[in-house]
Amino acid sequence: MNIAVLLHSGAGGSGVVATELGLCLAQAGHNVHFVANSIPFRLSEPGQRNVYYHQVETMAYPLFDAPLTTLAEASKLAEVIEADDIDVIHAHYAIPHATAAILARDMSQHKKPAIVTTLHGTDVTLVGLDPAYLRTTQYAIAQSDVVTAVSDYLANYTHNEMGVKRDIQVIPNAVDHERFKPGGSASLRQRYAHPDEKLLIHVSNFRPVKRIEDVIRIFANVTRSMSARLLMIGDGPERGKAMSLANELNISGRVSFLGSFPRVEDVLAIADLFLLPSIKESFGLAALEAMSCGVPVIASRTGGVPEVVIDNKTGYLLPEKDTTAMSNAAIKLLTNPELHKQFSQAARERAVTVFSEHNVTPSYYRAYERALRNASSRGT
Ligand code: GMT
Repeated sequence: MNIAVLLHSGAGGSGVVATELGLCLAQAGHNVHFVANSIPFRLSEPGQRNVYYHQVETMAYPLFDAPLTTLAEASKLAEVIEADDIDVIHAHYAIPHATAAILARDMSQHKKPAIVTTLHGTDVTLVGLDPAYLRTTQYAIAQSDVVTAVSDYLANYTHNEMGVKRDIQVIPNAVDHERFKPGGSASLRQRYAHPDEKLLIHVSNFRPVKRIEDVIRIFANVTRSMSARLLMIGDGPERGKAMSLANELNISGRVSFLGSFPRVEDVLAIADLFLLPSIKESFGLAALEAMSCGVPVIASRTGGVPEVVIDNKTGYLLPEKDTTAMSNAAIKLLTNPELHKQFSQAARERAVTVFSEHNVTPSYYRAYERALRNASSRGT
């Protein structure tokens, strides 16, 4: 199959899912064409077998407030459809990508590909519900041949809050459990923590929904009970505030802000505990990647997180913003080696058995086939 993938190329979860899925499909023999504004974050080795990258060219013009990237994306995609005989367009994140896909399909002088749109979270829960984008998001969802969502929570939310009537298939996010695995490098761990110290970790794009100041607060409480270090992986608008808070709480020497980089599996595998106190989270891919490395998770009981992290088994789920409860749960787990081992094993087992790429990718392939059938019956 020839597949075009539209995605946000930055470090966000939807772009990561789009890239990892595309690479997996390419390995299975499909031709995968990434169409994006810049090289996707996790596409660290462009030029892999069956993988193609098409850069969207934008043009700044004084009359435009900002470059018209959705139109530029649609133009590039129409070219790719015709040149590479695209069968299916997979748009990750409803807007603007599904909108660009619809426009490109309509413009194509060649055959009309099927469109699969995957809803990831904030495209519905934050951006899509905003009156500025609501009608466009609803239209993009209605005009797609198949719509998927990454959790039951998100599918229900889209039906109930956005008034969407059509069927939405739930396909959970996946992890490459052979890359994200326990047993990190001892020398890497020594770089960040002494042998007697616990190592906590957080990975995100540091947006307000992630509440990274809560990560700092939880860690500060943990350091009152034990010697520990915190790795903060990622970057984004909340970084400055979190760094200031770490200073204020006198723990900045114990917190390393390492920035954003694609090979997070190396650092996840050396950690003892993953913190995810988000206010909203439709799935929590970073938590799944930690679990696959055998790292238990302390998270907010919000959105789709309970579909990933099993409370009291692969981690603890606590009320949003309750940093005291989250700190106590972290301390309980980190001070009980037997309990920690049980949680670590259960986390890894759940990641491998429920969310491995081998199990999840065929569901997408079947969704593509269904989209092709739907597209041919609607005569596009
Ligand atoms: O986590 C983010 O804020 C990035 C965002 C994205 O769309 O790039 O992530 C969303 O999609 C991820 C992949 O499906 C999910 O794992 C995240 O839970 C979801 N984020 C939110 O719902 C806040």
